[in-house]
Amino acid sequence: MNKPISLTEFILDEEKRFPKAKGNFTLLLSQLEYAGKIIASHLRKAGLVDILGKTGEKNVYEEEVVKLDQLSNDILLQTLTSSQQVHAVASEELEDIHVVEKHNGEYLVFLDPLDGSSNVDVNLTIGTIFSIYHRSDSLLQPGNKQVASGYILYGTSVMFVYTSGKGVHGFTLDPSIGTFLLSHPDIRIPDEGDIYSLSEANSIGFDGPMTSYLQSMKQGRKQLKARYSGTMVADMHRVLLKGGIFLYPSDPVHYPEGKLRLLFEVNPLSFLIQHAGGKAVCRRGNPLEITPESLHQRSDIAIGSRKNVEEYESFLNG
Ligand code: AHM
Ligand code: MG
Repeated sequence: MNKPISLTEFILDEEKRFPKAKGNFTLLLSQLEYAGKIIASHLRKAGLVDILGKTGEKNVYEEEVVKLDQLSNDILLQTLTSSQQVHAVASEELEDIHVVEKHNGEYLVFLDPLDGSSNVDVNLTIGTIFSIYHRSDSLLQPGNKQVASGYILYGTSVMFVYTSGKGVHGFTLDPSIGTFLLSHPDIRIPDEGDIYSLSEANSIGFDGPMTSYLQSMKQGRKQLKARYSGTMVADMHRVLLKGGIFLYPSDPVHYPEGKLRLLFEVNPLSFLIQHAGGKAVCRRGNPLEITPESLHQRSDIAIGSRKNVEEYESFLNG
């Protein structure tokens, strides 16, 4: 039997590509891994202890905060701010970027601590999304400056999926030894797939091209299957492995700018899908080229297999 490769071994090995690396990136990813394991252990007991339900507060988007949003945010923030690697941390749950004064860390980390948290109470898959940049003069940088991005998925099993610009790799937590082991090396998204994932409940607000595109997925040359869970990262994980397209379009009735957050959801997953051979577009073009104007900026998004996304673009461009 071949000895399984742990996430730590894998990252250390990857770091050898950079002769000047001092191990800081490995430590940072290890801290995200550690926080993910703690969050996972709380989630596993969610129905048994008093951590389900809402806190009674609202976040910066006027969305109700669920208790596990708060807990995940606190665990990640405590872990990362106590690390020597982080200059600043921003979270979907916090109004402002938290600059870590006491350390001179070299990385900026953007977090959606618990994506899909409305699914917590019904025991469906949720995830933590992360995005890492080098420290620079500006805290808000375009997504193509990301050093790494990825997610921890709390599903049937717990997975850690990331890219640092050289392939996308997936690790599954072996609960018996508490270690993430390489289970999905070098993930490549199929060039085309038969799944579309979007909230059709918003279709009343879709414009002409979007309405025609939606119709084409039902009546076009190939009928697609609809799959939508309400957790972007889980829906995207399915698209990554099976192929297809995930969309959250802008529409004047519900979300004129789109719903999803550029820095916390759109850019990390766009960067990752691009490194798996897929594509991401928004109405402004490539979301990774947008210079963010504000921390909680929203964007529309279409992301997934190259051919599916190009078909969507052909409708948008008439
Ligand atoms: P959040 O739980 O981080 O606030 O996530 C936002 C979620 C995405 O994960 C998901 O794709 C989308 O918002 C669901 O929106 P809707 O309820 O409009 O379908
Ligand atoms: Mg989210």
